[in-house]
Amino acid sequence: MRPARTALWLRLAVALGLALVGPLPVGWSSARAPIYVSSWAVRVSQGYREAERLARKFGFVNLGQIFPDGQYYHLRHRGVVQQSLTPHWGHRLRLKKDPKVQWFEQQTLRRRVKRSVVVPTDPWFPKQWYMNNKVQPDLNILQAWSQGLSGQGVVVSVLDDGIEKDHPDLWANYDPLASYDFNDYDPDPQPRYTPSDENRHGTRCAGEVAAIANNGFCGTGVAYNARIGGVRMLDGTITDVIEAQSLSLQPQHIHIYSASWGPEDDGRTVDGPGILTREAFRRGVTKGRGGLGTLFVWASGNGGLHYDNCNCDGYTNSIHTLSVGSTTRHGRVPWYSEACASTLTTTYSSGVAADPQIVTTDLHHQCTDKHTGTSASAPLAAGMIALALEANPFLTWRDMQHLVVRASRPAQLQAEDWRTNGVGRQVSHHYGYGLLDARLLVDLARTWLPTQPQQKCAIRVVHTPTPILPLMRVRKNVSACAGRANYIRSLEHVQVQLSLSYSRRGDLEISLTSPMGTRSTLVAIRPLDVSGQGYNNWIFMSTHFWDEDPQGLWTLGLENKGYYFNTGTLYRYTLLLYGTAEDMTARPSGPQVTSSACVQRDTEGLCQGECLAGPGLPAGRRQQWLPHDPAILLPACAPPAPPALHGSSQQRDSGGKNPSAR
Ligand SMILES: *[C@@H]1O[C@H](CO)[C@@H](O)[C@H](O)[C@H]1NC(C)=O
Ligand SMILES: [Ca+2]
Ligand SMILES: [Ca+2]
Ligand SMILES: [Ca+2]
Repeated sequence: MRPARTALWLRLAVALGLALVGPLPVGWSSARAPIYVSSWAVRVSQGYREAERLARKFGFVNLGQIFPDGQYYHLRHRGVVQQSLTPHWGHRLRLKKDPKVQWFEQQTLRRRVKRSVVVPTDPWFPKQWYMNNKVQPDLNILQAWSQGLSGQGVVVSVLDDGIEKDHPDLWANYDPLASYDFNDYDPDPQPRYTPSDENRHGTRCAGEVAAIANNGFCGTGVAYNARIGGVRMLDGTITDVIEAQSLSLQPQHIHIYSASWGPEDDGRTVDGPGILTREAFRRGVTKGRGGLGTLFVWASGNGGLHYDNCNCDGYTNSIHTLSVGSTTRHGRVPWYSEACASTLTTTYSSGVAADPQIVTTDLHHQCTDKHTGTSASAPLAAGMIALALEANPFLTWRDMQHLVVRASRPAQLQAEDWRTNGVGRQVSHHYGYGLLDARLLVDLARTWLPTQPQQKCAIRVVHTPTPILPLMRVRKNVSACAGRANYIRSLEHVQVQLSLSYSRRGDLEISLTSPMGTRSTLVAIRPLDVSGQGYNNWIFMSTHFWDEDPQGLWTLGLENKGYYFNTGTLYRYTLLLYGTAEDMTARPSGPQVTSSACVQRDTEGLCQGECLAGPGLPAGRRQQWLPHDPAILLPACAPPAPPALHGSSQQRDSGGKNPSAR
């Protein structure tokens, strides 16, 4: 039994190693440690027969002679991790001990930059300022394309007012399986044409994601080889059923849903998904995309003029959606933008009349350079996420949020509220973690090690009615479920569930400060929200504490910022922490390669197989679950046996320690 099992998990490890590491990005610049691959050059005195003997003896595949004179041979070992930061000490020792081997060298990756940048020839591409390198920094999409990424194999669906599927810049990428019409209940999502062209929105959003490149027409989409579908659902009566059906259309086929809608942005609404739609999100992230989780990309809202706050919108506010904000060409907060704590990242969009807008496909087989608002930002992010999924299809929905946090930069974005959080990242309520960078996103995606399954730790803080004072702080010392299976060391999302009454809801500013001192505004004042309804079990969400250690004192702040005589009662306050027991700050910060660790040795102490040891995985937690089936665990890697090698000076076996840079 044992050899079979070993062989099985070896294959799993190799497969997983390949999947996790993938090809390294072309031009991935680094003057750091060499990266060892699974092939060797060997010089033997007696030519082909010796090379064959060596291959048989040590389990190499002989790939043949390197020069015609038959002295140098190219050998590959299938059991060796494809890319490693450490040489394979076992094979090194074996080859060294063999008297017929005159010289050998394990091959390392040579980084050679392809000196071409892929620039699409589409006539409107020069107008696509947010991705053609005219603006510094732009979304860095050319650099991702230059690595050969274009969204191939990724399916995106735009949930909107339909899609002009026969548009000359969309038809070749159009995917009927990713499309449906829930307004008329038929499979054809073609928009309804009206004199004012009110149903052009979905077609415009679709072109941003996947307009065809190099076809001499219009511009190009961010993921121009992705398949694109459209769900027509905004052009008619909208119910919980229709939203839920739209968000759960073909969850094993569609990878990314892009949505640019939500409750009214009037600055006085507090509303979110109904029971069925919440269930659709929950099913999407747990069962969609083969269990890796559907990616729901969401526009943060256009209620800026009405001082709306996207945390009063239960769609952007959901932990299951990846919420995207906007900035202008000059890095300013656009007039329509809504600030809130649940926004994760930002892409470019329109601003004032003088600012350039977004170029995309339009109704009637046209092009437009006038696409605007926060709903232009979400599809750009969806396209960039499609590039990241092409680079690494095994990312879970939470992995993607981790990557987006890390691939967003404050850049030149202007805001009065940039703050450094407890793990040293800059974060703002206008922009989340800043401008999303496609090159950084795909580089990080390639080598990202899966996060452990999500833990949830709920802390009931207030459950008896308490009068709300004009300025009130509710403090709670939290252990983050220490000593239990759901202990959280590194945070992801944080939610605050509140039930309270207030004489004028919009006057109450609510904030949350973490033990590491990060203060996040859960809702700012909304002057138009004069409701006396308060919040009824409303869930606020913040992304600002990402990767922080939640142990210690959390402070909920309630402050009357309006009418002097406001009063209210706090009935219930529950703090909900999400994250994992892994210390995410111990992971190296840049793109990584995996290393191999020896887990089984023969009688001579030579390595017989390796398992994946991920950078940043704490010692003793080296096993990785296979994303497609969390039930299949790679066997835990045993601590390496003391090597029984002769001598001691050059010994540094490849087991145990994580050799990557810190
Ligand atoms: C929180 O509780 C822990 C454990 O009881 C204690 O060690 C720590 O000092 C407390 N922190 C504060 C700020 O009260
Ligand atoms: Ca139809
Ligand atoms: Ca085109
Ligand atoms: Ca809103």
